[in-house]
Amino acid sequence: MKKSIYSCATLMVVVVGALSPSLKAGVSSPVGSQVCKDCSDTDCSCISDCGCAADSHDFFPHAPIGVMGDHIHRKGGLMASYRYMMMRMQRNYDGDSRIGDAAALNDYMMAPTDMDMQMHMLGVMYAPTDKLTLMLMTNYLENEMGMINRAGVKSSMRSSGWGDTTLSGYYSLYQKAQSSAHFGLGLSAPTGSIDETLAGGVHQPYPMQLGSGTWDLKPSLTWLGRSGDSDWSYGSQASAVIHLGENDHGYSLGDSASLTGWISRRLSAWSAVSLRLTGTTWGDVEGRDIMMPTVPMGAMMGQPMAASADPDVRAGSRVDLSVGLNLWSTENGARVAIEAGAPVYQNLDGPQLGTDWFASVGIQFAW
Ligand SMILES: [Cu+2]
Repeated sequence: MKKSIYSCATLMVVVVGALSPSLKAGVSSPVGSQVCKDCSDTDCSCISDCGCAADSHDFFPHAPIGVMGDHIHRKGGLMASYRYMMMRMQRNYDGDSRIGDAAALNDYMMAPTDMDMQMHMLGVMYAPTDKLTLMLMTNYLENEMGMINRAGVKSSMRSSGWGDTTLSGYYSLYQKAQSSAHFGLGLSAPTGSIDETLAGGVHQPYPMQLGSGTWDLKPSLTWLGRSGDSDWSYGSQASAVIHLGENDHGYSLGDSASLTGWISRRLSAWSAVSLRLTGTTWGDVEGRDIMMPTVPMGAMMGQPMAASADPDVRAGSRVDLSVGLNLWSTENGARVAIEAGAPVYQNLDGPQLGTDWFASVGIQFAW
């Protein structure tokens, strides 16, 4: 599975690379040009929308708030951000079709029925040079999962706490008047717990754990473009999460790769709407946490109690469609944004809970 994810990630990088020149065609502005219609009118006081130096952002409109590491800053730029993300999961899938609780209980004593994941993300960005922007990001997680057993009895479990912490560097590959690209590499430290337990001391299933337990690499490649008048902007980002080695409980979460692309239309000097399509694929858990609940007796003895605790049915792929709204201050570097979406396609190693919808709200301040 790891191999196929690597090749998938490579493919995505190639696709983005191939896409960029064709979308860039027609750009005739001189390299490094910072000419900006609105700025010339307002003596360069407009912010990141057109990229004047005031907030030390580069000269591209914002990506939807769900895109991480979408921009870099000019030398000395500083930014603080808070994001709240919510994901609602409901109903089990096997392949690309929904299955009922009875089918989800075929091979297991218990089945998840729904899950809510909430994430509070705190981030700080700083640019030591025009070429390099650093970002430190941490998050606080709240998870809740509903279960049903073969007798039809429902129960639920919760976990909450700080997740993993990521330090990333974003390096500018090129920056032109109407397009730019940067490469990112993040290193995620295993600060999140993998010891969330149920009554009785057994571990909660994989999706309820707060961290990966491993050091993770998070490479990304982002390309941004905009029309000459800045009314339209677009971009794409290929990214991956690669889990290094195996954690203290003898497993490694499945690697993932994602490709996203968006278009955004400016409504006014301080607002824009966006539409985004994202494809993500992820692998099974490798290894196994022996503290996860297993069937204690009978024909299924030793088997995972529920699919969510079974390392072999965790992989899947999903295509999401999302809409967003960006609002920013033309006076300073403040921005408020929201984005919400739902899968248009999901194909999961099942039984596995499918995603119903997700939303992000964020606020950013840049100096
Ligand atoms: Cu920033």
